[in-house]
Amino acid sequence: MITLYDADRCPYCARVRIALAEKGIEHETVAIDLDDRPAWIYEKNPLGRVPVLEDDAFVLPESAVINEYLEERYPEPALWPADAAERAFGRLLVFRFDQLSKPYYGLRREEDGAAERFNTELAKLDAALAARPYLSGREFGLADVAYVPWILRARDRMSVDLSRFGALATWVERLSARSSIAAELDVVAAL
Ligand SMILES: N[C@@H](CCC(=O)N[C@@H](CS)C(=O)NCC(=O)O)C(=O)O
Repeated sequence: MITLYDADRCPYCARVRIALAEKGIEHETVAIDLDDRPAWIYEKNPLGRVPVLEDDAFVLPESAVINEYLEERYPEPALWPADAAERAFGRLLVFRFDQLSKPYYGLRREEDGAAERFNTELAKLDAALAARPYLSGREFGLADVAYVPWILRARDRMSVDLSRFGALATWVERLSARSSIAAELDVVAAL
């Protein structure tokens, strides 16, 4: 049995929630209170962070690595494109995710200039999505999964206006039609 140590408010956990849902993987969820973390979570992840995935005795932290593991262990439906170059480009986006997350958390901390820096990153995503329907390429995949939790939270919790980023806004609408993302929208609405 797979167990996800999870927190609703955590967008990194959302990456794993979405991948599990997309692949229809049966699992149980253990909610971790991030304001009062149990000591035992450090045995599963020395950094004390969620998400952590447990697959019988195998314990794995780090959302991007967990999703790669799920993709290999449960290859259907595939969440990386078959084309190696397209796949590499998707992985590059995941690898460089800090470019978005740094200004996002700066904006949350109301740092000077963070809104401009965040908008600059949104503009880059918008340009990428003007050229192809998904960050992962021609099909929805793990690069989309890696970014969408922050975009939803920015829009719905931080009043970031996506309307000036047409391709990005259309991508959000396209993704929102998927049941995995609709479920995450419900999580975000309840935060
Ligand atoms: N790089 C990690 C980041 C996970 C992370 O930062 N999780 C946050 C919640 S969103 C957390 O557990 N924070 C508690 C802490 O940093 O002590 C991943 O991708 O899974």
